[in-house]
Amino acid sequence: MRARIEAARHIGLIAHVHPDADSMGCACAMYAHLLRLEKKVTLFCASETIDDRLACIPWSQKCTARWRDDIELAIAFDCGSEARLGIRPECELVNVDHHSGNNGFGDLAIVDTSAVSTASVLLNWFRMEAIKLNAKMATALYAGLADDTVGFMSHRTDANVFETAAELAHAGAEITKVNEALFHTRSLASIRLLSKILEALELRGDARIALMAVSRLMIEQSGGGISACDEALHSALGLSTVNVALLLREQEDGSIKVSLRTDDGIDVEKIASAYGGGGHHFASGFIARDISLQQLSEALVNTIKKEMD
Ligand SMILES: [Mn+2]
Repeated sequence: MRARIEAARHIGLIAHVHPDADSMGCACAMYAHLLRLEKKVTLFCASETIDDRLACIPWSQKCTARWRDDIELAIAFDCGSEARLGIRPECELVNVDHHSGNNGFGDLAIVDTSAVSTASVLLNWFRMEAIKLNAKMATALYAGLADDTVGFMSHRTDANVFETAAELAHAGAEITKVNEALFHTRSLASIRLLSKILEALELRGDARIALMAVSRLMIEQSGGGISACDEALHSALGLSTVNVALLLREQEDGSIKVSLRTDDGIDVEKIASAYGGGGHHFASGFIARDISLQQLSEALVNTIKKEMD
């Protein structure tokens, strides 16, 4: 990747559609590094609206949904599949990721499926290349690490994760600012949507499955967004009997975004990939079309029940 970066005059950094802190954090950490190299850089994300929480990541305000034709090298971060790029770059492409379903697309793939976050993969690359982190890079990578480990509480949080966090803290990462933004800041709209989702939560399969269906109406009435859905999944999984949390969200174009979380037992990545999606063992998702919320909910509950037995 170093040689490709050196050779390119204009580099496009890609955060995936509906970016999370891992994808945006990596793109921004690389942005900060490339600025030091005095490269022309475009920080790209195909989504027009970006979660407010990501404003804690240095340089994230530079993100644009406009791709430039003279970009010679594209680097995608945290994109488990090419569809996540939200664009088909007609230039060299480097794929930096940690999703287990990543097929190694691109001209160069730096994919480590054992890593807890793409931030960990990118940090490793910076280490290998003896690239010194500045405080902005450390803050951006810390946001990715903290978010993908759900505030250091996911199953994959181990000694290595804390060592990585310590390294980023030593490099000047603004830990409190990021933690506040990612885990404690909510909008009123988000709290209102969360309460609607939890109100409508149903327990199925001997209370082992938490089913949450989020209609367009619920989203429009509350004004809330994706962060409320993530929080609802987390809350539902906290119920003592629940092993799988399932959330279906109706999108503006009529498709349904499905998110699956589990704390043990089944492999939700397997379920999502059967529907053309992907993710990780404990967290996955996919998009379905031409089916109602009701029909898809029932089909998925049945699939999950079978997986559990
Ligand atoms: Mn990630």
